[in-house]
Amino acid sequence: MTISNDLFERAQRLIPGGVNSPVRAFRSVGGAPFFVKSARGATLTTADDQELIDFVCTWGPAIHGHNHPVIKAAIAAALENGTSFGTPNPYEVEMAELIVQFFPSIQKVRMCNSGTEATMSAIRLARGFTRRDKIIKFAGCYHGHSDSLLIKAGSGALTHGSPDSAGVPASFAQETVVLPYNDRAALVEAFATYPEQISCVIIEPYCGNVGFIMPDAGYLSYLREITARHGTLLIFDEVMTGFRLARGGVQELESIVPDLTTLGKIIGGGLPVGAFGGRADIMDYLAPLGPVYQAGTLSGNPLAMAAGIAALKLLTELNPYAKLDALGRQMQDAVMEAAQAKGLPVQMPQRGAMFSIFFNASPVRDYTTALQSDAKLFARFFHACLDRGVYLAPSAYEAGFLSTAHAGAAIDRACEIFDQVIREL
Ligand code: KE4
Repeated sequence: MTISNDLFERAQRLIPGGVNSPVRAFRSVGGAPFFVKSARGATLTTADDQELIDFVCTWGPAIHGHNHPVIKAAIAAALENGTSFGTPNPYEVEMAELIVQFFPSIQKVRMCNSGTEATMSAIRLARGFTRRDKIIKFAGCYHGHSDSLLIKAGSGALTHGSPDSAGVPASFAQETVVLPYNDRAALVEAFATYPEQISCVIIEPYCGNVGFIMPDAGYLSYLREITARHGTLLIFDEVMTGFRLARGGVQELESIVPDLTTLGKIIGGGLPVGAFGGRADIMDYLAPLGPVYQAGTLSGNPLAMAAGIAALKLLTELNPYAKLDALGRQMQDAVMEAAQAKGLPVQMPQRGAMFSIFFNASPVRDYTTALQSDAKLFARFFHACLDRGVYLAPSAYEAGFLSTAHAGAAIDRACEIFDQVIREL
């Protein structure tokens, strides 16, 4: 019995599924999850002292690698002054000033404690500001687990959504329209079907929760144009892509100005933080100024702010984006060369420090084509890599993440292992 197995047995007695977030349970790849006792740089150390090269990076936050000394020191310094005040504190002001520097579309910002809180609050704000109830989201995009967003496409292309989880009332699902990603005609039809009823469109501008999928050329600018034309707010959910693909996220890469942006992950430097922001005229609808209520006991927590400020300042100092993209391309070359040699159909979309490996003969451009990938083969690939010391996201439909700490030995070793594993699949 390994220590991880023993911990998992104990955990399952008291924690549903033995985990505090479902994807960690390895249900889609099989087997039992390992437990981690420490992390540093690109490496996780399991409870059984196995060292793993980590391509999950705690689902995005660890862009500087785990336990970066500068972030650690910032938390330690803040800790000297206490852990939480429940009052405004200087860190919150510095964080807000940094965010608006990184994201010019954000004129005002509100801190919260997770990506879920950020998107849930942004939706409520959009509904309050527009006085409209319906929202549009896209199949395959995940925005956290608030009721209005745990909705899958309805039976008909344009009928209201249906709950994607037990416990979400059908009446809530009625207000969410789920469209195919990358499909302009579906957008036109939705706005024609629900004139002046759509409060907002929320999108992962580059998808990271159905694997990594980038939009067709021009799709995002089309989305910006049609939402503006219909008085519908455009919300870019950059919880995953913000600060990761560029300092200013996808909206910087694509030169799009959304009305609201949601942020998370990197912004907390590994501690629990979310944020949402955008046009001041919209943000001023929030309490205590306006009629849209939103709150949080630990929002703007000094320790989390100190960690996030250190992480964002490091991004400015290092400007690591070209380097991260080179690491991603090095990995893509290794995987695609081995797949070609093996005659294995593999798609590996990659941009900067995000990628996915789909076992699929055709390019993956939306939820439907993603589901045509060979998830069983991915599970075999996942475990073969894990056995050799490389940890990928435990699902065929998640994005992979790189950090600056992967440069050098870690990426070289990982590429050797990807090559070996693919040739032996
Ligand atoms: P959190 O509530 O998990 O902090 O954020 C929700 C969220 C919102 N928006 C986007 C684009 C996200 O990717 C997420 C969360 N991402 C998942 C990764 N697939 C978190 C991992 C998990 O659920 O354990």
